[in-house]
Amino acid sequence: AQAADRPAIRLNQAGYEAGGRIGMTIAADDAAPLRWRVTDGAGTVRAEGLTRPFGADAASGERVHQVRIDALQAGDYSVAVDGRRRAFRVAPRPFATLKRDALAYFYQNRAGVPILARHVERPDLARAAGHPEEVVTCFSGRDQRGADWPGCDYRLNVTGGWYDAGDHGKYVVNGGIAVWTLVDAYERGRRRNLAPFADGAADIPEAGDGVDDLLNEARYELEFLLAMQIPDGARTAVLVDGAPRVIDAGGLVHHKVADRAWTALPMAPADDPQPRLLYPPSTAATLNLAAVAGQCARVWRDVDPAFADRCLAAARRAYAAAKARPGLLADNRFDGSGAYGDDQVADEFYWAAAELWATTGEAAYAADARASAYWLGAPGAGASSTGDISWGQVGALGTIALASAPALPEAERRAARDALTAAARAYLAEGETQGYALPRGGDRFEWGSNGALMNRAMILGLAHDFTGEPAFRQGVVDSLDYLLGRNPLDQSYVSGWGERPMRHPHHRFWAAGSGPGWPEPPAGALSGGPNNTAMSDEIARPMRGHCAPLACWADHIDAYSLNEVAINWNAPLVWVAAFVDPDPVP
Ligand code: 9MR
Repeated sequence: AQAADRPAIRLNQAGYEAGGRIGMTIAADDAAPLRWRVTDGAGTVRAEGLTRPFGADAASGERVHQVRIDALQAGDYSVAVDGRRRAFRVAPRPFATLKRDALAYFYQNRAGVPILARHVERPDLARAAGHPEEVVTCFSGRDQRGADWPGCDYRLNVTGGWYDAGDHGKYVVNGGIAVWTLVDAYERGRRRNLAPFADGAADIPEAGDGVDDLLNEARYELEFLLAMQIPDGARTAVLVDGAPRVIDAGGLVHHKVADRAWTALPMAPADDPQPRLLYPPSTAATLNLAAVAGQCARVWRDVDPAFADRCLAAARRAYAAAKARPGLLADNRFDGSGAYGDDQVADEFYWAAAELWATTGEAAYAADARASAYWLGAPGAGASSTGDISWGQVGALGTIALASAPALPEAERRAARDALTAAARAYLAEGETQGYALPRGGDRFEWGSNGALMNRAMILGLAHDFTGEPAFRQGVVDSLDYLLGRNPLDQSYVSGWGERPMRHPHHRFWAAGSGPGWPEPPAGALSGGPNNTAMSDEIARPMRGHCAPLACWADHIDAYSLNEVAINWNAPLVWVAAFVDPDPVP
């Protein structure tokens, strides 16, 4: 898909908020402003004005103009500019059901249980349980770099949790950030007396149990993460100076459970022919558990105290184990699953210390957080403590925990809020440099750029909470506009949303077009998005050097570096969708 064959008026295909500011982008070479005109269904002109010529836009490779309409009442409209015309919708709550659809992603990627027809939007989305009894032992044999692993003499029951993405791996590092994001959406809602997922709001088996559905969905993964922790007294091999060595591993957390070799596509989870194995523990995975179990201990305290106690014990044990083994770094050496390798875990230490401090108020965790290079008071910390969030960069998550923790001195909470607000302000400034108004400057977009954008939108949402400044909320809406069609490919990157939704994600079950019976994705799944930095699949490779940065994308099942879906990208979509419309789905 190249930009040239797309209509030149790019807008949010799912609709704009009544009374809100409306932003569109027009691809046009003209240097002078163009007249635009909005008419309603009866042909009456409801608004008109002149475009703002933006000029050359590096990220899209186009020359563009921007249209800004200050407010319209709910209704169906069309906009005409430069001899072209396009319909659009204005509604009181255009995003009302986005949060529900985005959260449904998680139920439908649960491992260990059947996905029931009564909880999904179409019968073809139901499927048999994948890996229903996942009682597994450690990888043994030679890895891809020639190291020989001895295996271990225990098994862990790690049934459940969510599949990570298009593959059937379950990775603690990515599970951690995804759980954190959902639970943070809950905690943020509670601070503001909002409950976007009050019991029964989501279509999940737990609905009706009296517990918020966001917590139920997150707990499904948390139970899995807890199960990945190695029992006291157990021994397993880790990499020491490039060679496997058996150590006392109690308290550490396995990095992942995954297939021995990559499986074919499509592949229903229930039909996976590969052996499932535990891969060596890592410091990063251990700290991910410490952080989210620490968060769990705080959030579940008044929901399920016994679970909160269990989380706290696991978090303390994980934190201590990570401190004792700070150098267990996952790298890329096994077939059959992604690496999630990370050679810098100071941010994970800061995040875990911050969560445990926020939860317990204890001096030892405070001291560790304060001693971190990510601590806001540390020389040069600023950027990293509030910088872009990803599975491997979690410094800002620690700062978010500190920003609202009642256990902390107000001056420190304020410093955290101010630093996050400053980051958000910089994102808005970057948005000014983009013809398509996304709050992300430059022309380099990484694997999962849409997820990264949603993480920025979350920071913008928090800045709005802290300051009440409307510009921050507008930045969140601009981000959603971009995802839902205001982009050079005229593409909605969310399945089931907009006129031209993503339909062919890299996913082993949502594999429509691969043969009879494979379903299209349910509504609400977010494509990884444009990627012009690591175009590694067979669809992306030939596009290298031939696509403008924001056009390096294809709606193709094999395009895993462009069009995969993943828990860590859908989670901030849930957060953001609940932010823009926190009220119950009508
Ligand atoms: O999201 C990950 C991205 O940051 C990495 O560049 C990429 C390559 O290592 O891997 C991505 O994560 C994938 C994981 O390794 C396996 N499951 C699917 C994930 C999404 O593509």
